[in-house]
Amino acid sequence: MRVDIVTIFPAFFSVLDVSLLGRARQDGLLYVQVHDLRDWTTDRHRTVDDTPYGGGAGMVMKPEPWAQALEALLRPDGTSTLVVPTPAGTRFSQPIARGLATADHLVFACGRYEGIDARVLDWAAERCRVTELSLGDYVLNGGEVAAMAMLEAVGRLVPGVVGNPESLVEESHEDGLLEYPSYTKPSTWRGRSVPPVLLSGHHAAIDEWRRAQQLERTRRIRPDLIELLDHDAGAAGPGVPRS
Ligand code: 6GU
Repeated sequence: MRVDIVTIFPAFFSVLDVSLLGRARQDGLLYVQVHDLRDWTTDRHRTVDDTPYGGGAGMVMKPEPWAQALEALLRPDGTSTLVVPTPAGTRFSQPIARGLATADHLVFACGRYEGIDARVLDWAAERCRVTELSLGDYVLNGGEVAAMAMLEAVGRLVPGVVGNPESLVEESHEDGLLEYPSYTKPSTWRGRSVPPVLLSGHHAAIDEWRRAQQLERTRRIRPDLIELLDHDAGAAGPGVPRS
């Protein structure tokens, strides 16, 4: 997968060189390039923002540097996907990450200030798939940290990036539930014992216990997810897992 990131703060993305995604880049599974939006300005001050029409606080990102950047980066055949992190977007989720992981080319447009001139996205939508995504109901100063989170969620789903594909299956949100609790040695630690069933070697009983833990934890911490699950079961028939 190829990923281009456009930002006025390229330094935000220096952490891409470390950890899982860093190795994926070295291994040639992910080709990530970070671009400075100011490289597509033409004035002496490399201006990227201006005051909003209609008034109000804050600044708006000017359209032309974005158009220049996107004309340089989007594939002319329309196969790129433009991801615009914004608190006004659709809520990002594991199913959305799975969808993006099948894309061949992602371009992240990281806005700052009060966002990008709205015409840019209409213009871009005539050239590629455009998706505005939010991490959740809170406000960040810009799209950079959100883009990093989305890229990590998407990148680890690209085949080969996570060494053991099994570890992708049994984790929170993959089946619509929160993950079961995990334990390692020693079996008793500071007076606390590991649940005995995990030491039993009885794999069916362990699976059953883990499933019950998932359901209990999800009901307690994220009852909204149980409602989604019930909805899906109604649509797909009983016992059909979310995929
Ligand atoms: Cl994607 N961007 C910004 N600026 N704030 C956010 C967000 C995104 N998601 C939640 N808050």
